[in-house]
Amino acid sequence: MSQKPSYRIARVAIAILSFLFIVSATPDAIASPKVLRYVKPAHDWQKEAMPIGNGRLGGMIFGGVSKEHIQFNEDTVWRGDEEDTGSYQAFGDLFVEFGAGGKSATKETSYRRELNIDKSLHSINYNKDGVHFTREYFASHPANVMVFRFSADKKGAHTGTISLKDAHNGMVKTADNKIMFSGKITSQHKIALSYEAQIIVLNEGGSLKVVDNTILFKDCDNLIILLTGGTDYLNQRKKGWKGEHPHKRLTDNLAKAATRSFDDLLNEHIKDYQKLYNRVTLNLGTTPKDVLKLTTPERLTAYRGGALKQQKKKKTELAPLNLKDCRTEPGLEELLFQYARYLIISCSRSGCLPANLQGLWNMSNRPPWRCDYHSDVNIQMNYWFVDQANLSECFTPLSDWLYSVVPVKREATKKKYGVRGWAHRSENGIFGGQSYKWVPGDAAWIMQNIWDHYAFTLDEKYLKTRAYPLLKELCEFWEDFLKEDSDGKLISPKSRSPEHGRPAEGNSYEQQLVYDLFTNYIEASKELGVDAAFRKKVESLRVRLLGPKIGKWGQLQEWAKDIDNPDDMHRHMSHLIAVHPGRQISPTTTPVLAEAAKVSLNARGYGGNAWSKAWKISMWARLHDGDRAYKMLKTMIHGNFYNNLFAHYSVFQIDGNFGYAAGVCEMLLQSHLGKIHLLPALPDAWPSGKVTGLRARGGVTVDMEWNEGVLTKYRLMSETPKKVIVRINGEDKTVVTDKLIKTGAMNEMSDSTIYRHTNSHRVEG
Ligand code: FUC
Repeated sequence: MSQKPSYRIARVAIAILSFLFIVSATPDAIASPKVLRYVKPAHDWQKEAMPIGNGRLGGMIFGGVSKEHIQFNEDTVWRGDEEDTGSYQAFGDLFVEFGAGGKSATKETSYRRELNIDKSLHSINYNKDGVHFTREYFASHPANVMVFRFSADKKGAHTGTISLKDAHNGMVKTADNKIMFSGKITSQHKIALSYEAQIIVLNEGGSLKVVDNTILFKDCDNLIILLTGGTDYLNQRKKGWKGEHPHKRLTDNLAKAATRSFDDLLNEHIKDYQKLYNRVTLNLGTTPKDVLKLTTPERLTAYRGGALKQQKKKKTELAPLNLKDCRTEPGLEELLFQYARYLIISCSRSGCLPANLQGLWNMSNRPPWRCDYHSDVNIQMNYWFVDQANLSECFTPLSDWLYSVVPVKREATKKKYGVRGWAHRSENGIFGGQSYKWVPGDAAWIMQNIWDHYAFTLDEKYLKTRAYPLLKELCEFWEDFLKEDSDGKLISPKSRSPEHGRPAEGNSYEQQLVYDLFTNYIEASKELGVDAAFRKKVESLRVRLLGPKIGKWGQLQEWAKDIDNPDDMHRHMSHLIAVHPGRQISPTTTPVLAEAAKVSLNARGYGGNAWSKAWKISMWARLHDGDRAYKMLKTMIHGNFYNNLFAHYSVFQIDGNFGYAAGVCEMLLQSHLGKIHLLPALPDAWPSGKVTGLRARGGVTVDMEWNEGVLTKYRLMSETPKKVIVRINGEDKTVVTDKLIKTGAMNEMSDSTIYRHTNSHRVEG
């Protein structure tokens, strides 16, 4: 029987993988290069095009041979105001059409499209009409431009046209070697942002000429296009959210970049990117060389060929993993982890707006869910892994944004509830406007991220100026807002468990988040040595909070009343926040509640959106069940990544990418309970491996290696050496950290401390 070629390739790949995985996997193996590969241009924006970004400017590249299309964004291009969330907008499109007045009759050969995430460099290569063509694309953070180079191994090989399109149909102007567009995006309530985009075309050889608002290039050896754009958005309410018109800034910016060579811009970009990216290496086992040659879609197919069958809606505890289900390609699992790091570096740098539902990339003026800042899991998930994965600099957009919109939220909260402080609704924009349901717990949830950033970095200035004032004010909100139930317990008044059930009083979502907020506030005020009286007040409120309850089928209750339905597999798991990202429930501190959390998590099954599956990885990891966490990870790879590795359910949503990375971090390292737990949820599928540069709370950097499921080497580093408690192979030890800059050997484990990792259901002592 004949098989389709792609099917045959996948079968061969699976065979190679299965064989090589059994004989390989040594901890000394070098992590595989991180490259996404394709042999065809992209046709579908969300499934195939390649993202690049510098935190603020982003491009999606299609890579067509006769017509290149680069759709681009800038993070402040928003419609909205203080009353209306509005939505993130598309910005524009750049088209480069090749061939003088028509397509060439010959077809290209050896087409390769690659995104090298070790370098943050996209490239395309192909042969056509006896010429080898190369294209390179990157988005430079230091130079604040996107750079595209088209080159060939034969002189004069480039002839065609370049054009620019405004996504809001503004006027496009062309002069000499520049094209630009500008306009205004108006909202219903006064705010009208001015925007502008510009490109400059630099040619080597041949000529450029303006024809009908396009630039005609003729017989050029190489072409470089620099693109920049922006708006007059300013994250300051007092200034009406607007600064200067972007024209001068962009013009100067582009002129400066145009004086520099391509290599100079590229080297500066790679250096800037790798300063962040190179901090973490991850090796989960050896990836066979042959697999690295496969295209990304082939790798996904191969991986999925050996993956688990999709779980049916089955409510019972699942059988232990079959070993053959674990025989897979660790390189793809590593790649997805590093890809999340690539994406956050590309869409969330300091001075920018935070990563929205699609990070930075959006092709529509009416995007799904407004491409906004959803606060009932999504924006929080975007930032869970950032500090863990040693990218603390990428966190500041979140705290800056929150700080800027709180004054608007404060007024809206006063109007809605008549209390101090601030709360908000679940859909949020960049001017403080909001929509959808009021869910006061959402704000406490974001504050969890805000506190954690301090816990990881110990940045006192950040704590004093950003985190602490926000934490304190939110505690005041809850001091006013909580009410007493008939047993004298403090409960949240009628509110929601996100996207689920009817509004109720004392639902676990808010009870747990308020507990978490109060805990974080108490620690913050102690750190700064301030507000002792208010701290006491908060402590007294915390002990009176209605706590987690175990219901009639052994579950952790989602509502104050025991009404949970064991067949309900809703994607949200708001009543398990105390397990992750909170720290109220854990197998070591509250084993009985942790067992109930397992019952509830089991009931939620293996399904859900990309973000829901990603969250379950972290939850199972926090419950110290590495194999279950891994099974979720595999299920997610099985069904929730497009060929360009964007996470999706029915549409692309970047929280899945970022939540996946958070899950991997939680499996390898946890530090939320005052000690550093190495390999808390190592699955059998990763028997040997090595990670360097992960971060633990307390400003500690961790390198470690493991073999046959046992930690064999580790090194802990911090700015100044200090004592920390580390849980290693089932035992707590007090260890003095090395100074961060110190290089050198990791500590070897002695035989007496080695214990074999047997299965996922081990109980911590
Ligand atoms: C939350 C989720 C939805 C979706 C949306 C953007 O409301 O419940 O599934 O992810 O955010």
